[in-house]
Amino acid sequence: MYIDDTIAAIVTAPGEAGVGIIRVSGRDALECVNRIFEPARPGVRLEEKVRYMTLGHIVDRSDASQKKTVDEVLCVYMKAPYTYTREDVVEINCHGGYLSLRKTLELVLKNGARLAQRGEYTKRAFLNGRIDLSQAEAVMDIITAKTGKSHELSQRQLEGKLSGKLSEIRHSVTADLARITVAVDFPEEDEPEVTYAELIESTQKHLQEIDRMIQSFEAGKIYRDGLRTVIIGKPNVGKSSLLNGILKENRAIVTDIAGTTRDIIEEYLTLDGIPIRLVDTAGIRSTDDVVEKIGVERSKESIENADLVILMLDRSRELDREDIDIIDIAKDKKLIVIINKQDLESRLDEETVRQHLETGSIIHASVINNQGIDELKAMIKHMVEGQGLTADNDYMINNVRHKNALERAAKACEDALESLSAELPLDIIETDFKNIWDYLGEITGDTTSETLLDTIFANFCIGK
Ligand SMILES: Nc1nc2c(ncn2[C@@H]2O[C@H](COP(=O)(O)OP(=O)(O)OP(=O)(O)O)[C@@H](O)[C@H]2O)c(=O)[nH]1
Ligand SMILES: [Mg+2]
Repeated sequence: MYIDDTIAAIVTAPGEAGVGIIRVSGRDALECVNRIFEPARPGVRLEEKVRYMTLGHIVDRSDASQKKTVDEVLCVYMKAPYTYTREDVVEINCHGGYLSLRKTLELVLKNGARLAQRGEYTKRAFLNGRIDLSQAEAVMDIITAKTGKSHELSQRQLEGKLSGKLSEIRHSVTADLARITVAVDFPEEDEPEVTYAELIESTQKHLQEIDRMIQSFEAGKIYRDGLRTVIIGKPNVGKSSLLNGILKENRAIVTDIAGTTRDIIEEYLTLDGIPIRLVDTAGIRSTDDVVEKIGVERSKESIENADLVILMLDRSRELDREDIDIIDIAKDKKLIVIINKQDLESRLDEETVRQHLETGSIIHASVINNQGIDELKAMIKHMVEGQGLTADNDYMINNVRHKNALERAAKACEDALESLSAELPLDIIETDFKNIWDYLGEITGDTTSETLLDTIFANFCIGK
C-alpha cells in the first residue's frame, strides 16, 4: 500500500564534508521546511523559486522566548511530479558536519516529517511509476558498484534497457494470449484465430530470448560481485606470497612457518576491467591445532563458492598425499595450477601433476621473484573473456532475483511448447502463457508481491 506522508533523511554520506543534504519528500514537504527556514532576503518564498537555490537559515523556534539559528543553508523546492519520487521535494543543503545535519533533521522531523526508511525514496519513485523495479534495483547497484564495468551495466539497466526488452516480450505474449482467449471463447469460428504452429513459433522465440538473458547472468554476476578466485594448497607453498604479489603490497603475513595463514583473507582488484575477489586461505592439511583446523575447514568451504580455484604446489617438495587430496577437492572446479618456487631445485615435474589432473592449466612460477604472475593474470583474463563473459550485452542480468524469475518464465515457455506440440486444448495452454507473463512481470515489479517489495527495498541504504 502506498502512503503519501512526508519523509526525510540525510541523503549524503556520514562524516565531515563541505556540504550535507537533507531531502524532504511528500505532501507536506514544503510546509514542513517553511516552518523552519528563514530566507536571507525578506519576502522570498521557496514556492515561488521552484528549482532555484535560496539562501537562508534553519531556525529553531521551539523555545518561544528565544529563536536559535541552527545553520546557514541553501534550500531548493522541486515541485511534483518532476522529482526523484514524483512527490513534492525540498532539499536542504547544510554545512556537512554531523551536528548541523542532525539538528536540522531533528527540526524537520518535529515539523511534520518522519524519518525515511531504507530505500523509501526509490520505493516511492517505483510506486509512483517513474521507474520500474529493475530500474530501482539498478539505482542501488550503481551506488555499490565497485568497478567501471559493473557501474556501466547498472547504468544501462537504470536507463531501462532490461525493462525495454522484457516489456517487448511481454507485449508479444499478451498478443498471443489475446488470440488464444478469442479462440477459446468463440470456438465456433470457421477460421481459427490462431494456429498451434504460430504459437509454437512465437513461444520458441520468447524462450530463446529468455535463455539468452539467463546465460548472461554468469558474466553479469562476475561484473557485479567479482570473479571469486580462491588460492588453495598445502601450508607453506606460497599462497600468501602470491596474493601479495598480485596486489603488489604486503597484505598477508608471509613466513616460513607452515600454518601462517589461519583465516580467509579477501581483497578486491581489477584486471583490465574485470573485477576479481581474491581469497587467500589457510593451507590445507590434517592438524590438531584447533584454530588451524577451523581455518582449514573454511578453506574447503571457500572452494565450493569459487568461480576459479588457483591451486598451488611447491616444486621443491615431492607431490604427496596432501597435495593429491587437495587436487581431488578442487578438480571439478575451474582450475589453474601453479607450480611455485621455480628458483629452487625440482622434486616435482608437470607430468607427475598431470597424472592426477586431467584438465586445468599449469603455470610455473616463482612468486617471490615476481615470475609467473603476469602469466596468471593473462590466463584469468583470457578465461573470463573466452567464456563469452564480456559485458557487451545490452540487457545482461546480474541479479539472482531476475535470474530466478527468468528461469521460471523459461520453464513456462517449455511447458507451453510441450502442450502446443501435443495440440492440447487452448484453455490449458492459456495458463502457461499467463505464467510467462507473470514471471517476467516480477522483474519489472508489475506482478511482485508487497512483502517481496519490502524485502528488496530494505536492502537499500538510508537516504536513497
Ligand atoms: N624460494 C622461494 N620461496 C618462496 C616462494 N614463494 C614463497 N616462498 C616462501 O615460502 C614460505 C611460505 O610462504 P607463504 O606465502 O607464507 O606460504 P602460504 O602458502 O601462504 O603458507 P600458509 O599460510 O602457512 O599456508 C615463505 O618463507 C616464502 O618466502 C618462491 O617462489 N620461491
Ligand atoms: Mg598463507
